[in-house]
Amino acid sequence: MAESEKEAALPPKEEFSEWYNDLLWMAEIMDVRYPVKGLYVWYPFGFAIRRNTYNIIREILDNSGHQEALFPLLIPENEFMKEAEHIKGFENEVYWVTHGGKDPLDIPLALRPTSETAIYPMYKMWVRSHADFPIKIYQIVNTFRYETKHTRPLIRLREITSFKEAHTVHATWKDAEAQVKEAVRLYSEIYRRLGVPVLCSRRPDWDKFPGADYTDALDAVMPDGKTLQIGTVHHLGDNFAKTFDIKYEAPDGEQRYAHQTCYGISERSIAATISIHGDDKGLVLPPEIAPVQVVIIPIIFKKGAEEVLAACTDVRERLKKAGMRVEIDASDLRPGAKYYKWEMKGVPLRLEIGPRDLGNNVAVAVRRDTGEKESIPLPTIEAGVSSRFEAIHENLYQKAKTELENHIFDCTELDEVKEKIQEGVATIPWCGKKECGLIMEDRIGAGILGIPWSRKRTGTKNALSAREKPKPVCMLQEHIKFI
Ligand code: A5A
Repeated sequence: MAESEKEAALPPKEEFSEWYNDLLWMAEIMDVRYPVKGLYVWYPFGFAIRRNTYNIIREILDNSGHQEALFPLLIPENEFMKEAEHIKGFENEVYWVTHGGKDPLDIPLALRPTSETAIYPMYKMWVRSHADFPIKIYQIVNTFRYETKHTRPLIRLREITSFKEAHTVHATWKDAEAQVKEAVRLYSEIYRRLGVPVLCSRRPDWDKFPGADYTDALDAVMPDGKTLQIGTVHHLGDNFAKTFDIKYEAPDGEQRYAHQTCYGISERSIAATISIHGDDKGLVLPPEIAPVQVVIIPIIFKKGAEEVLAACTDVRERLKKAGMRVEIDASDLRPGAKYYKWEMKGVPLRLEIGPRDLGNNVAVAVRRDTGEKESIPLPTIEAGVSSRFEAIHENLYQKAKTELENHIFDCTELDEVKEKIQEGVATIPWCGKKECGLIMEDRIGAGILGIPWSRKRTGTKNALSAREKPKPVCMLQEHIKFI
């Protein structure tokens, strides 16, 4: 792509859908021209964001007792068809491999839409005794879902390229319940590292994962006010254990069915991160996932060019030594074009070094998130950059949190809900009964997102007397979702 072509303006973020699509190619994250619907190509730059993001996910899982493994992509039909609810939920979304070369296969093979039915036949053989629990295994793989709704890069894919799924096994229902809570906590921590605030809620019963006792979910609120489900945690009870005959020997010598959970995150995590933080100029990346964290721009005049370039190289080497990802842009582009290019790529910090700065022994730092300019003394450049990284991350999170709160409306009347869901998410008290929930969905023309985990409603909470219990509430969102 020619640089001049790339300098074509990004649509303003207010036109979110256009902005999102253009940003993906202008910042070189995904190429959407692959000739199969719902399948997209990661550019190297996008893939580097993916790698950094999944490093965080791996780190948090590995540090909380999970182990990474890898199961096959193909699932035999007879295993896939074992769990009735699960089949019902996925049968319209499965791709089937029916032939090997020209020969029809004896047993058709499903491309995993998720891996319960690949993993649990193995768990039947692996699980032996209560002493083995908890088993906490995850894999990061591609999964295939024949999505019929509008497909969108990173958001609704037919090949989910970065599906992180964890599958845990426990003795009791209560142990599995505790794991669900832990998983929501871990996912919130992952999103905190990405600077993305989340809404945690219990999905209504009619919207839970096929085969689960219940589903808890994390949602982000996108710039257009629509929610995006960016992680789910399922309590599977002993439903799959009964189907796949996963039993353990209890301390009293009895054989009992195990209890299980599973939880998943996909590249929607990246969609949310770039959508929430980005601006009219392009990506704004949290430093931890930015492929280039610092770009150094030498400000060169005829006189003193060599000194400036030598100083830039020195700064780059020192920052690299401190573990940072740094580039010098000594290309012939005019400064404006350089700024444009690196701003589009979301580089958190730009350092400009010219003869005058060298004279003052400083670099001029420009923050991508605020555009603020400050001088950082060269002798302590590592600490100066590192503290800016922390400030940038915190600012991104706080800004996103305010934005999230601005999109949540606590309501008491259905009419009010109807109005407010045009702009975001509405909460309203709900008795929790299915028939009332469905009536409410019908009257409002919106879907119930879930019962929030812990969010306190404004207004009503102060009106409650000390002895009164807060009423359960649900969150609603527009039916016609962006996702
Ligand atoms: N086995 C469990 C973990 C499972 O499959 N759960 S799930 O169906 O809810 O998917 C986990 C997460 O993957 C979802 O919360 C959503 O964030 C993401 N996801 C689901 N379908 C997707 C799709 N077609 N494209 C991108 N991400 C998707």
